Amino acid sequence: MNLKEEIIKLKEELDVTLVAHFYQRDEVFELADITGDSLELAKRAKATDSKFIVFCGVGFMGESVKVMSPEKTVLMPKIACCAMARMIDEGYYEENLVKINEAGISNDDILPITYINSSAAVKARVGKMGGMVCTSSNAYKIIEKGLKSGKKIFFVPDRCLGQNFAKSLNLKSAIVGDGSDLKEADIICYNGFCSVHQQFTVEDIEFYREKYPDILIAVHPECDPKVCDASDFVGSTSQLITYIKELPEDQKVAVGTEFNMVNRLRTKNTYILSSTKPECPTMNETTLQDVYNTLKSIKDDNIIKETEIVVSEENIKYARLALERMFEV
Ligand code: CIZ
Ligand code: SF4
Repeated sequence: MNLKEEIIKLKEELDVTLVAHFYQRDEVFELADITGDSLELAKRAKATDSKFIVFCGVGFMGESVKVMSPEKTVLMPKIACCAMARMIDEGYYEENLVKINEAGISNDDILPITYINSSAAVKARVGKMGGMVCTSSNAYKIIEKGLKSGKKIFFVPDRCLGQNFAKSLNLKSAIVGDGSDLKEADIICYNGFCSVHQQFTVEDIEFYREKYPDILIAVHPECDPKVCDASDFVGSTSQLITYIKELPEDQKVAVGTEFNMVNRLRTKNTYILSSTKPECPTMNETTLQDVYNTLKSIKDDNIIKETEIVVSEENIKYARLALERMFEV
């Protein structure tokens, strides 16, 4: 039997659900029981009743499943860390709060919102301050709910998402530490970003528009605000998929998001908005061999310690509050 057949056989034998994010390699993606973007995966993995979740994605996603379903054993064939999530930890979070306080804004006047791309420890810190999680699909609703509190929003870790949503809601944003006026801002952003989505530029858009005057440009809101402003459509992973799949067959589109996902969306008239191959390196770390090794370790009752997601009780308690506040909205 080849690796693929072995994996299919092991899945049938075991009480396991195999989950894969849209950015996974094709050979991993096609074997998964559940696929989706980070929001869909958090919801659907929670709803399964398998004892074991084998999650192919990046660390914060596996942690979110563990936080929502602590009774499940969550294993990640590779615990790869999202580059953006890695830009913030509890220490940096606290340092930013101090800088915000030094600008004359007290913690009582701040409501923190964290993009789902952050560790359970950061989500817990946000939850403890009464804040919420958001994804790129529901950020509008979450930010609007947050603003009803009358407080300023401290948005972590993606500055682009914070700036882009502020702009489309006609709000002012500022970034901690870059010299901008925090007191004037409605949304104060942490200075993090996604290294994959930073690869798309306004020059790439100009190149395609010149080459194909009728082309549409669709990008993810993790892209730079200048890129989003110059595009025809800005949407989350799922929103991009729906938008592109519904285009007439002969409509050309250039897409600014992760390569693996764009590559399997549509056979014709679909371009990557970059002269590079914008793969997410950490998402790409998981191989079929890793998936096999993890399933085999369950069968042998000899789980590989490094693959198991562990979140402290304290972080589960408060990160869950932040996630549940999002699910309520
Ligand atoms: O990690 C990412 O870049 C995204 C967009 C994840 C997701 O599925 O929302
Ligand atoms: Fe993180 Fe960017 Fe990779 Fe998404 S594409 S997992 S935000 S590094």
